[in-house]
Amino acid sequence: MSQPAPDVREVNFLEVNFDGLVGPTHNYAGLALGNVASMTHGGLEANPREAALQGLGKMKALMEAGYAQGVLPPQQRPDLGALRQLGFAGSDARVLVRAAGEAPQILRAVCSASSMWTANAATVTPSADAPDGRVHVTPANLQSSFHRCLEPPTTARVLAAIFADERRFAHHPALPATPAFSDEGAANHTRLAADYGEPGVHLFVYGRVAFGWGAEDSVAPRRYPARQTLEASQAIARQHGLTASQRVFAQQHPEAIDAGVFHNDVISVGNGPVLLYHERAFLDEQAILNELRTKMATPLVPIRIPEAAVSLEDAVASYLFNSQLLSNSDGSMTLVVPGECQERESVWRTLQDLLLAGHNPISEVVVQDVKQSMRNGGGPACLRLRVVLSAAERAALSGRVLLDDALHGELTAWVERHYRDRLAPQDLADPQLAEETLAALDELTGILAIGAVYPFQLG
Ligand code: SUG
Repeated sequence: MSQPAPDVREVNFLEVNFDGLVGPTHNYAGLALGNVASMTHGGLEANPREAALQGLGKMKALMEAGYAQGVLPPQQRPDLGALRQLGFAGSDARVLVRAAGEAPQILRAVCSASSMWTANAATVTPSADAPDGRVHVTPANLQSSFHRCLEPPTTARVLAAIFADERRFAHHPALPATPAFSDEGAANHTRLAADYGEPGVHLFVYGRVAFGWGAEDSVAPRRYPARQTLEASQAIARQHGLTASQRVFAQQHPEAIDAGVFHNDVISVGNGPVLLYHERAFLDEQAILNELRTKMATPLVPIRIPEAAVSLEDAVASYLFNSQLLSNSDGSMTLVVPGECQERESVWRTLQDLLLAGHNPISEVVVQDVKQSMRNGGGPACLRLRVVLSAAERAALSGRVLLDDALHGELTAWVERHYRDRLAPQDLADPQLAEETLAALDELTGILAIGAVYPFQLG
């Protein structure tokens, strides 16, 4: 680096939510063990067009409400390179037909549009907390599942293309893709601070300890896998230069994982100094709250939802905690919840109680319909990667990725031009679908002005 890092005291820090555009191959393949919605809906016919429009609808609603909204492109699917790596050879059409006949589950996996859940794309540390005054980014290795472990290389290229200015953005390699460093990104990371530009404390939530002292005594879920390890969370904190006083590592409650809480963002959400969480989110709730209180420069505002108000089962079914908690300029906060929250009486009542309670800043609940994504276990919070950026950092972004009316209009027209309105598992072998997808993605990188990021564009 030839030039000095920018002054970290720059004003006007905002949280930009980068939502993942749903890809043209969105389908229900039942791929995610421990994710109740995915396991329940596998085999259903999907509507990729509706899914993408629902996502764009959420982005537009938040943009119009005054929040900074970004967009990230989907990935190249079907991942023909992965099929070739697994021994399927011949023309693209032949590779698809052979995979459909010999290994339909593999074909489904390489067609998954799972990159839409950008909360799993990476972990991001804002410049205000990093020792070198840059924004730090680590793509998640997503090694827990085959369909998601295909994402990191393209994710890294996309993030490097958008956050390209080396004076302001630092990119780290994904952690080694092995169970000991299993990492699912920002879905297991929450930054708590007085405000976006103020110093933050980073809450890393893990499901299991892989090795080292204590591993043999640690409690782990029995039914479903724990997707984040303590070792992975520690490595990311190290990569980003976070000191002991800036980080807290908390174990997820194994009973929550076994009830379908495959990421921490299914059972808690934080914003500013507020931590909204279910009583059974963490294994040692009091110790975590105490540590946060000790380390935070501002009073923590914990909002605890007891089991008696919302059962773990209702929390998982409604995705109450997979909501976006957003700061408003008057100091209040808005909670963006999925439509499913209206369908569970206990959940809806709890939301009304939250609004009436005087001890928290939540002043508004906004309902967003993201049902197509929800059927695969992805709510409003899964669909976005939070990146706190100063005005200068926002100005330094490359490409055309901050949503405005014109970009929203172009993306909507692009979806309407290219996406199918029904996709069943048996359609995934259709070579036409692969061709349609490549044509659509080639056009998309032009709209977003991010250059060549896909394998087919790189040759
Ligand atoms: O990794 N579902 C995703 C959902 C990810 C939600 N993200 C957050 N909680 N942040 C997953 O389990 C299902 C795909 C399928 O079954 O077709 C899937 O991958």
